Amino acid sequence: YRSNNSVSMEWDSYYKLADIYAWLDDLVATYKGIASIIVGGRSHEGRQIRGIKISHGSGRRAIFVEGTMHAREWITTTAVCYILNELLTSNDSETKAAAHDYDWYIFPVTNPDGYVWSHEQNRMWRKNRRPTTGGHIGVDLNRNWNSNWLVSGASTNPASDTFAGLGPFSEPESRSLSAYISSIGNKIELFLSFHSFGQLLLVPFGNSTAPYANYHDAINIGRRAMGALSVRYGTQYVTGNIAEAIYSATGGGIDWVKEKVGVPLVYCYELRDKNEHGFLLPEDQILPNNQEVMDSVVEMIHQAKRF
Ligand code: ING
Ligand code: ZN
Repeated sequence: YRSNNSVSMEWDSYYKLADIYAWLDDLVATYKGIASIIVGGRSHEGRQIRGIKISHGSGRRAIFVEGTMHAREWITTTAVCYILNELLTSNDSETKAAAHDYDWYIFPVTNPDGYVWSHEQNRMWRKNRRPTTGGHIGVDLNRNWNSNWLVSGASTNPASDTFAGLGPFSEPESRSLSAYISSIGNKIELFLSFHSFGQLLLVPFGNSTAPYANYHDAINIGRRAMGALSVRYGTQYVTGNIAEAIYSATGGGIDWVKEKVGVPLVYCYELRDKNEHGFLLPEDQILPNNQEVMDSVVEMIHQAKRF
């Protein structure tokens, strides 16, 4: 993406929030009539959860994409930006079809305060930045959603990185984003959440391995998408249920989207790598990571139509 007088996003470095938001504004100016700014709410410190809706017409089903609910997971920010960029600029026929056939709701940074903090003060910050009890700061936004809140893999200790908050949706980021998701509701056919790291593709739920109605279809679609992901660079992902494939954890965004909104296909990517660099994924892996993820998203949509 390059044009005169505009912010350019390269895929060889991590960007600060202000640059990402300026880039979003710029895309909307360039792709008028197709892309529009959407605001999924506000953070504790008053920042927008700013995203872009891509729509080539009315009456379409929706795909929802969100990243950076955890501040330090910088690879997720750029991966979501890359998906957005490809949908607007690619000449690949399958990518273009994906862009045309769905309304896309894309939020690269759902925890903007935390993301800024991770750039300016503490690279390993995970939570949001709202002061809570005992002089501690921050709630784990991926434990704060109203789905089996505080049932397992979440903490009541405000000093913990997995502190679930004082109640479900106690935090402005999860509360406002969930309201925004509800407003789109049953138009959403596919929901993609991006975290790092571990090279996993997770499906709900975080405290149960019991298969729900379309569980096996979701796993099959996911496995085929991860097959497509592996083609370009050989990167291997494991597909599975949250509790089984990673650990038991409730109050997560994707569980709420599956349980309360009833979205048929809901996935959480755990992007590169497998703990060699962890959250500090080197910048020369940004482009290959993003390319292989985009390959998998296109294949996932293709597969989803067959089930
Ligand atoms: N992993 C996720 C976490 O919040 C997860 C895993 C996904 C849990 C979906 C619950 C629901 O712990 C990372 N790396 O943050
Ligand atoms: Zn995470």
